[in-house]
Amino acid sequence: MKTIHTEKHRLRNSKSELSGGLLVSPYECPERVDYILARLKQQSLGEIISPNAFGLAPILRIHDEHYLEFLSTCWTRWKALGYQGEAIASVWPARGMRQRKPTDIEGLVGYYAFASETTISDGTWEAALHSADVALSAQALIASGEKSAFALCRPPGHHAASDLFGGYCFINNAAVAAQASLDQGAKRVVILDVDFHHGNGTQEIFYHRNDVFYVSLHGHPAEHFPHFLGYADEKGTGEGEGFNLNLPMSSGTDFDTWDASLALACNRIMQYAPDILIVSLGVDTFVDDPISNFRLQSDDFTRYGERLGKLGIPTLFVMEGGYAVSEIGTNVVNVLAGFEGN
Ligand code: Q9C
Ligand code: ZN
Repeated sequence: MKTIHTEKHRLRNSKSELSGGLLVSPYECPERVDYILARLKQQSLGEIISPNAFGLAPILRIHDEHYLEFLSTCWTRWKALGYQGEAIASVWPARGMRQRKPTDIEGLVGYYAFASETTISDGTWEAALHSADVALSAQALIASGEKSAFALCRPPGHHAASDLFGGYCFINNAAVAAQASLDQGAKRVVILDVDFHHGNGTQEIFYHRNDVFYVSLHGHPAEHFPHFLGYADEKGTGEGEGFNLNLPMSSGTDFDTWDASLALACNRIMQYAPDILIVSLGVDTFVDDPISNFRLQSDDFTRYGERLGKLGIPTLFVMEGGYAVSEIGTNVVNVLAGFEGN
């Protein structure tokens, strides 16, 4: 399996994440990619290729133009206020308030953020664009006949909605790749999200549609981020009814329970008979992940990779979360190698 990767991910190098009331060094850090690359090379999984530049057009198929304009100008505008820290949301259009878009940058950050742990800083927008190019380049490999490809995206994407950032995400890479597949002639796309967290952004983007079936296994929203979406009774609406499947699980879930949910998800995926399977690949389901609490062991990642490989569908893996940095490479490559039957 080929990997698409660029060192441009390092442009996302924020200094602060709001965590437990403190500004800490972000869990979503550049070193994550170093560990994944090292393991990919050690296992000789396949060629590692640079992405092509696709420009804004495929991103505009998913995201609001004013949101993208905000992302691209936010840091410059914030810096111009003379603030010492990174751009961070501190106020929201909450219950009972107006949803009108303000004009000042402090208001705009709150308008376009759904969570405040994620800051915007120098290079964030550029890195997010390169990350989308990584996903689109990997999608192009599948379109040209490859059976699988790995988009080593960073920053991740599945929390980003059409006009919201947060959860370390700015552009929804998996959604952009899904739309590109449809625009090139695919009729049915599945996005299978195995990250520990519910992909609220991906769900929102495709909730009204039946050409993308979103399936997610995740920590129950009553207990876990993103807290306000991801319940089992969210099944899609209008034409999209029946094309959203949430499988929330409680804290402490082990592999046997998790894999039973995956088996159910796979049955539903096969019934849908997609032209392409996009896996939002987060490995924060790992037992030692510092911000999550499922209990998958490193070998379990191989086992579920094998299960996905047996589906026999062209498959695009898109990197999402995973914060046990020293084991992230092993866990990611175990999924990919398991998929290939190594
Ligand atoms: N105490 C992704 O995995 N905050 N994003 C969690 C835990 C945000 C995760 C707080 C987690 C975002 C792509
Ligand atoms: Zn996650």
